Amino acid sequence: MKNKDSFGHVRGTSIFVDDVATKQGTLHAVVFDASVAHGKITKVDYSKAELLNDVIKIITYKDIPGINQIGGILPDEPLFAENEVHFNGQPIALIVAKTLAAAKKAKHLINISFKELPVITTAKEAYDKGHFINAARTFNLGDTSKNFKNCTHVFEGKTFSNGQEHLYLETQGAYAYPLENGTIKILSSTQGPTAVQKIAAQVLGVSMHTIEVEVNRLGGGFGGKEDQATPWAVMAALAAQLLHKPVKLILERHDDLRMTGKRHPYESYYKIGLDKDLKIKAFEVKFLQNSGAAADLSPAIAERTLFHATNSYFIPNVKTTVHSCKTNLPPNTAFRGFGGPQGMFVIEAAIANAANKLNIAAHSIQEANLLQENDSFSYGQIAKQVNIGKTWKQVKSAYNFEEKVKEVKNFNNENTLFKKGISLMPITFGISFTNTMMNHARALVHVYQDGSVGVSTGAVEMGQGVNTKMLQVAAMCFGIDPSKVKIETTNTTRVANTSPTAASATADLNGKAVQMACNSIKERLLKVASKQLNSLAKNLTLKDGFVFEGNEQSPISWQKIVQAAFVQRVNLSENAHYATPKIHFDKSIEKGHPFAYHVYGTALTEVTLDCLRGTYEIDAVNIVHDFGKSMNKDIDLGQIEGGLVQGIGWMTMEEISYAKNGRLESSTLSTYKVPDIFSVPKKINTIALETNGSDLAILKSKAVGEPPLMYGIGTYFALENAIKAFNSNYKMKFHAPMTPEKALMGLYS
Ligand code: MTE
Ligand code: LUZ
Ligand code: MOS
Repeated sequence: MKNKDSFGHVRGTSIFVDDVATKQGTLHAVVFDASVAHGKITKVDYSKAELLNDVIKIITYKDIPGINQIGGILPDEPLFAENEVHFNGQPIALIVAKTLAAAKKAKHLINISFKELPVITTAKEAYDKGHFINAARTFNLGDTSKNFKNCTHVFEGKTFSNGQEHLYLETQGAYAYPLENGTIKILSSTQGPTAVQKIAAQVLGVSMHTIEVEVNRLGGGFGGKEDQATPWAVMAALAAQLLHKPVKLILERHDDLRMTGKRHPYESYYKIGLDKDLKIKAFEVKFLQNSGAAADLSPAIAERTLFHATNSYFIPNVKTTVHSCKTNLPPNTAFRGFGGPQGMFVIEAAIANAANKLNIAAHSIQEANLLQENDSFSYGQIAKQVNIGKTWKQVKSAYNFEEKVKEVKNFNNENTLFKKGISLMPITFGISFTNTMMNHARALVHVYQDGSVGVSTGAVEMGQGVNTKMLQVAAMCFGIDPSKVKIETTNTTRVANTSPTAASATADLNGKAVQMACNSIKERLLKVASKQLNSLAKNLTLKDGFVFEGNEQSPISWQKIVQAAFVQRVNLSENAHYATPKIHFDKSIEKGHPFAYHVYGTALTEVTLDCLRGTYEIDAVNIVHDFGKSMNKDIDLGQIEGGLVQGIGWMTMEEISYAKNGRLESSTLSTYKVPDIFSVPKKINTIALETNGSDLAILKSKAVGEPPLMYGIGTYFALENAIKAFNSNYKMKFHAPMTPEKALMGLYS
């Protein structure tokens, strides 16, 4: 089944927040933000701006009836700055006007001055000065210090991976309007409708039932709208509450780039010890996470870095520590992989460094240490249904790895101006919110009298195809044509207290709830059918739009059984709740079983480097991926390709740059380059590993949203290898992204 949204997207009929027909009297809002990264506000004068024609009101922290606080994990972030600003782009006020043009014009009439304070932009500076978001976390397995002594080889090093802009096609935005009796309805482009509802209630000083949040779909989120869609929605709601008018706030791209947080840059220090058989015996890392000016989701992201610090390898002695460092950047936030990619980059760098020093190929170290059944992760979970070795082996056989190695060697011997590099990149990614309490979801299913079906869940469609998957679950459960099922908008009055659409777990959590709700209704319908057919309900099923008795189609159609049930006053609606079983984690000892299951895969990447220019092409990325039993190959392949290219962008060309004074320099699409059709791999091949899937995955179809991003890390190491082939003196720097400039410097360093 094709993604339900593809028709609307291609024809331009899909509705995003900015496409919603506005109500009469709608006001437009623009955010007034800090022009310095750290400073005291010494004077601010709105009077000229307020006097401008069509300007209705300029809203500041003083107008907030509730509390000026939007922090999700820690209460450390105001909606509007009060006396001090902590990052360039921090919201200070909201200008509300009759027209967007007036609001924009007014922004330039605000007179503000700051007493500037010292600005910190890097994690290391913050670390050295002791500026942290919260206490450091450490995961421990075995005893590293004892075991380093017994290692034949020990290597130390430093790595850096930069941030990444989400660049969702639809910028942040919301449309809020008052209903009766103080109720406010917010249409928001958010991955977390409940987060918006909760924080809006807190800021507006009302109960959650006063706020209704509705999400139709997102033009991409990628983690950037898990938490950071909230302030804009709350601002619009606040203005609607204060002015009793509909208010629309859509960020322009430039403002979105400047004001919102991104993937966290990480500076990391590692030590790796191997025995003579290349077994990794001990591994230590100190991760410095550049969290930005407030916590946002940083603590949770830091935690996932620790969960994935050993990637796909079994290491018996591990000590990993992460420090969330407070800097004067916009609070960095969730981004596909959620700290996992940053962790995996470090172990891969450590392995590449060791291989280099030992003058062997990195893949021989990788292969010698792949995770096996019943191995323990550093956080205590025992690895089960481990498929990493299978994907690794299959990549090597299906894509002729040994021959490729020879080809590359020959090519590099014969060519001086071009060099090729290859790499293998295994990935192991845990599925579940690492915070156990977030792993639950609900679904509300209505079967209408005519046999059509409406499904509401907490899942937000953001391009990943979750609505199509929900629809498939309901259609399969009822044995009816998918055209009979409609997936409703995500709305907090229909499905409440939702976790955000995140952690790749949305289809599992919400799909299981849909399945449970549909099964309950199905049971009732079959009971009605059993009376009509004079047969036991347990012998009946729903299939192909009919009631079946064993393998035999009965004369009772889906429509007929629904109508009969309705006439007999049987409940045709159901609300179901699903909570992932078996998972737990004890933070006091940093041990537990946090993940429902793991997703595995391996990518083989080949690149060609132009040694005069430092430019490169990615010849192919060949993947074997563990989908379990994919319930939708088209969608899942799309996730592999999109995730991979996004990961390659992070590792190669996307270079976030902040000036020393905290101003974003890569603040336009001419100074921040994302992959285009010319820079994607010439070939992307994906083979699905034959496997049984996991019972905790919806219909045994494993989560697929985030894991493929990490295949992109392979491109970084393939490029390092190509540089090394040209310049044998080259010292690998493990400083991502590997932009053409950096490649060129490496070629001639
Ligand atoms: N795919 C598209 N097209 N757009 C997106 O915004 N977000 C990614 C991934 N794939 C995203 C996407 C991220 S960060 C996550 S967590 C998952 O989708 C979330 O959806 P899922 O839980 O349904 O996989
Ligand atoms: N969000 C979150 C996530 O709150 N917890 C997680 O574990 C997570 N993992 C991946 C992406 N988003
Ligand atoms: Mo994805 S980073 O969990 O939104």
